[in-house]
Amino acid sequence: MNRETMTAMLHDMLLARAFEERAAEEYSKGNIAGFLHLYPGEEAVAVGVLHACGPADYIVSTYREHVHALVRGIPANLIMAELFGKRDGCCHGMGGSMHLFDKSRRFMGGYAIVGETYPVATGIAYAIAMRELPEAVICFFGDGAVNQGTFHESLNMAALWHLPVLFVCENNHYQIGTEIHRHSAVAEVHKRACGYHIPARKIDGMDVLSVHQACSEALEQIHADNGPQFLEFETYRFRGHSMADPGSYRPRVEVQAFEKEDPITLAIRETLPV
Ligand SMILES: Cc1ncc(C[n+]2csc(CCOP(=O)(O)OP(=O)(O)O)c2C)c(N)n1
Ligand SMILES: [Mg+2]
Repeated sequence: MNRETMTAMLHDMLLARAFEERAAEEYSKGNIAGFLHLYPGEEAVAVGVLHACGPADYIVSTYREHVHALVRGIPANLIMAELFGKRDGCCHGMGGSMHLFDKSRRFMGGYAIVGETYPVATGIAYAIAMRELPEAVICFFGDGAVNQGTFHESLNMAALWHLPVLFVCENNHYQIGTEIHRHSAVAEVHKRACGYHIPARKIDGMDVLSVHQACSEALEQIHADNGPQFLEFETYRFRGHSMADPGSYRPRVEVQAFEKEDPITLAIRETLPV
């Protein structure tokens, strides 16, 4: 990894944290309506994955997508204006927090329906395969989304037709207030992909360098026409599920333990000379 990429990734992680904390502040002041799902704690995943992608790759994200949009290059002021519902937002105020979109950057949307990203990403990957283009699709989803029927239908199709899609699970251990071992019969998410013969790995999602490397290797495989890949990133959200959720179902000691593993602190340690 060259120094320039490391510095750029650290910059984006700091920008992401500052953006989300400011969004929280504006929500509390009543300037942002509806739901607001924030990303502090999970920055290494979006930043590591998106820095490994090229401009020709497509991104499909969830409702927790401000940081994906930001790292993909949508200017912070256009995203914030969108959260405010303003006409000068990136979707002219018609999308709001959960529906950011920018076709010019191949950012194909945030989606509010859990499990919606798989068929959208698989469809785009099918179009790429039909045209034999050297492109890929990144499909983000949470640990709670792997129990949706669309997960199985999409992974089956992607594997069967060798589609160029990278499935990226942001495993933050919780589906709103329900911990993974209470909502999933198989809590080791990456093992589910083996049911469709999709190569899958579990990676430390708090370490941006590991995320970047795993994603680069997976994309190399996809671009070599080897079909879909699956990465599970273990991460943690420092805030509640949304601004409406105080997150009181999580023991304080658990949150504090993960806060000590802050991905930004780790990235600073890895980037700055000792
Ligand atoms: C089909 C569907 N069912 C239920 C919901 C309500 N819902 C919104 S977010 C969420 C939890 C998803 O958790 P996870 O996939 O782990 O993502 P995270 O919020 O942790 O990033 C649920 C159940 C929804 N949006 N769509
Ligand atoms: Mg989750």
